[in-house]
Amino acid sequence: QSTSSSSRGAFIVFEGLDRCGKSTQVSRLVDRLEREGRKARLQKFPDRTTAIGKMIDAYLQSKAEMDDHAIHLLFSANRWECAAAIKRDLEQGITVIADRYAFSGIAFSAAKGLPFDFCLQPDKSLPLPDLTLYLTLPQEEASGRSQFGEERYETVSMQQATRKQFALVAQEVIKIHGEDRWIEIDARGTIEELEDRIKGLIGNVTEGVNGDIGRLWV
Ligand code: 2DT
Ligand code: MG
Repeated sequence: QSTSSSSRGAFIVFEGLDRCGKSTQVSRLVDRLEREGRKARLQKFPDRTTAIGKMIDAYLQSKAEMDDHAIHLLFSANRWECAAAIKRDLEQGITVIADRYAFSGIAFSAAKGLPFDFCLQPDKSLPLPDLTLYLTLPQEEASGRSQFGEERYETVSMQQATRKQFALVAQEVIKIHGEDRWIEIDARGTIEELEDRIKGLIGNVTEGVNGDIGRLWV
């Protein structure tokens, strides 16, 4: 039993391109932790339920147009409006599993041509994930999965540009926060195979973490 009264919940982020299996794995992990008697909750980004989230949703469904900088800042604002609840839950011993976070924010906006440093700034000092799992899948496999192409950004050229930016994001995380916080995972295979792979790599971080919640890019 490694959970002590002084430990807090872990903040775990799943990242990756569209249709790589993130959402399936995030919900399976939350289900498993709950079955094991741990407190866990899922946090989806963008959170499309808030007022800001509804603007983001309209943009992603191409029902609204928006300047690239403006939508970038809205994605970040959507994280800031959830930040206090994430911190509160972590402090209460709840494991928070996020389906995307600031790393998607940078990778997608930089892929559209915004300067990398501009993309990074608005998320500075958000809660720092204890662990980010970056799922990778060859583009042919992702493009062949159902629903690929439904939303803005779901084109092969955009996904390929975003993949390059994710590699730069990974370098930045490792440079600023150390290599232990970023794990790249091959997302090929069945749902169960990937789930087992994730379980093996994630280790005991879901049992709780000691120390303060860090600040992103600080
Ligand atoms: P989902 O398909 O996972 O709902 O994501 N995105 C996401 C950004 O451009 N910036 C961000 O900050 C975030 C969190 C990635 C919807 C799309 O929104 C993109 C895919
Ligand atoms: Mg999508």
